[in-house]
Amino acid sequence: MIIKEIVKDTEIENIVGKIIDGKRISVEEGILLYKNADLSILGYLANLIRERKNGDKVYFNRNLHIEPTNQCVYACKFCSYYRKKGEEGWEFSREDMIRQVKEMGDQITEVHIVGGVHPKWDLHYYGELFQDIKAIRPDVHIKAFTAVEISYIAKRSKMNLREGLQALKDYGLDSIPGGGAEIFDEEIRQKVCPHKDTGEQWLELHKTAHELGIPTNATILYGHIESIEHRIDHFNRLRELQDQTGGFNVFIPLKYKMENNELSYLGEVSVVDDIKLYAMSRIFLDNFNHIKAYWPMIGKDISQLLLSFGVDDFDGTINDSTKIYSLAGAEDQSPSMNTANMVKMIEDVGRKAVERDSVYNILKEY
Ligand code: V47
Ligand code: SF4
Repeated sequence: MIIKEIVKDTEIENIVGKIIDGKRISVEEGILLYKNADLSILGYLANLIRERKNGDKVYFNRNLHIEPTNQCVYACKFCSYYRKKGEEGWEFSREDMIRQVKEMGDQITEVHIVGGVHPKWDLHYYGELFQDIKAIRPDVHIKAFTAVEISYIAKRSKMNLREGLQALKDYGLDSIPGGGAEIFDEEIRQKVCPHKDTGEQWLELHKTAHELGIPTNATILYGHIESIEHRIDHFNRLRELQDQTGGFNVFIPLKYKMENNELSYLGEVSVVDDIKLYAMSRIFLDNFNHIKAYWPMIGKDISQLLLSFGVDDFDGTINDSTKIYSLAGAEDQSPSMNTANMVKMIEDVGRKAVERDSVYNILKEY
């Protein structure tokens, strides 16, 4: 009855009713809802699903980001980060990276490693890095490399995907972050990252990882030249794979940031678009347990707001160790939080802060 008064459109009313009843919506229904429902309706639905799945908990972890290099064999048009040979950049030695881990002591439970696709470093180079990290911190979780980095280093080491993933697991890889998914639609993908692996290759790598018992994350890069149809198609391909494997931990929308890259002329989408995208991802991805707001990219204030639009995860404390978003124009040029800051940010909006490990086991409730 109340829905009828608010929605005033039978088709949308039926979709809203289905979601409230806990039923799955189709691609067509997702597109209709996205295009026609008010922000307040999307917020109500996303919040309802978040509450059913996670109560008032907001998860975070204590992590360090290591970005081994910004040299990259690719040149994605949205990327502000990569430097080609001869241009200014960095290349950490293994010793540099080990020092970064040592400096953190037991302040972290996870090391997240993502960087450019270095032309020369192969799987064994990184494998030995994992071994060195585990030698000093056997309990630390290593979450490393986007799909495109893994497929490149496996090829360089003359292994197929399955062999490469198994070898990385044997060296100490515990999970894989969600980057490199960008947008699966091939036409759009060709325009924004023409040389990168295809969307289907990204999905195949994640599927193989799940089969080998390696959990992974998933992302979308939104807010460039893609349409609502492309966004829902992206969600749908992830939902289908999650139905098959159940191997995804979390979905992370990544907002295209415009500074210092080839797509700057596009500008950035509005906060309302951000909120709708997060809410729709929570509504459509009914088989994902968690939706993450990656605060160094979207900002702390909007991350807090997104807790009312489906989000239940704030990534981690980061420790000022990522440049991907500061170079692309994120507000926070030195992203770092200690545990107390993180807990306050969550409690200030009336939610319950929960420290988790990398696969969502609860470590401490505040
Ligand atoms: O794949 C690059 C994106 C990703 C820009 O799994 C950009 O927990 C916006 O995947 N504007 C890498 N986005 C980062 C990533 C990630 C980050 C945090 C947590 C996790 C996780 C994964 O960054 C790339 C690309 O999609 N990206 N440039 C840009 N200008
Ligand atoms: Fe390289 Fe990743 Fe940037 Fe693409 S997004 S150019 S693969 S660092």
